[in-house]
Amino acid sequence: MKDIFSAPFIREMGKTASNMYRLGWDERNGGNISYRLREEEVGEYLDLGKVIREIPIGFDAPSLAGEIFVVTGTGKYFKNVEDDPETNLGVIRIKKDGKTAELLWGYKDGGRFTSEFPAHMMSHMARQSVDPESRVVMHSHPTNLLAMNYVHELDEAKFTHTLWEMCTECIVVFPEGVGVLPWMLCGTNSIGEATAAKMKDFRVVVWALHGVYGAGKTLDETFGLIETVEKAAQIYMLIGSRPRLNTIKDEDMVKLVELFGITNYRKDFLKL
Ligand code: 2HA
Ligand code: ZN
Repeated sequence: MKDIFSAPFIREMGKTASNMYRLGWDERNGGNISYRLREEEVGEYLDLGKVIREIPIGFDAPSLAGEIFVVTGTGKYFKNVEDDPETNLGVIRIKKDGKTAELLWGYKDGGRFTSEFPAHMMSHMARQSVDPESRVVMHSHPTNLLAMNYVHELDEAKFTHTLWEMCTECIVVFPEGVGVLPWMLCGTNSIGEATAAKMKDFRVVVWALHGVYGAGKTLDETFGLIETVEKAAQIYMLIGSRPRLNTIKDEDMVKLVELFGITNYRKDFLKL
């Protein structure tokens, strides 16, 4: 059996959490990541027949039965994941009943997965229903995006349009736009269900006055998606209330998507 501390999926979780921490997106225990793994890759590092303990998940996830995830732990700090993955991460498998998680590795101090587990698992189910390659769900509190929530209308079309205007490549990176949920109580099944409903149409969902959810095929891609949205929000906040003399026009955005051969962009979010 290979050493799990050298597993790419463990190392990459640590590096991603460190990057997010250093960017100031994940203060204290803010943020959480879940990454769906392939049984073959986990089997190189762990005995898949050995379950450390079982943890009830508190909702039904039948379509995830048998799926294995590495998930950040509740109350754990992103800044510590890279140095001590065995305490701050857990590798879990959803049992056949779809209601229980089997701990295969990690949460060494007796911990459990993030309090946002419902939103993560429900988002995985939603994303997989539209993209079977989807493997990552990431939650974070990016500073400028959060600031923007206080001063910009939370209408999805308007919010997306402003972000698209802030960097030329935004419409290429998230052509479907961003979903926006109103402020809701976090950690609940209801916010999980609302997030998952948005995840059928968007890979980025803003939790108003809280943070953001992103989904993607890889950790890199998902991180890059949130990074791009946060960059756009940063430009918006830097401009502030100064008069805007120049902007990217809607017809220019159309030229961009055409250049990149993108057809699934939200035309209804543009004013053509
Ligand atoms: O886990 O970010 O939304 C800490 C959070 C909860
Ligand atoms: Zn949060």
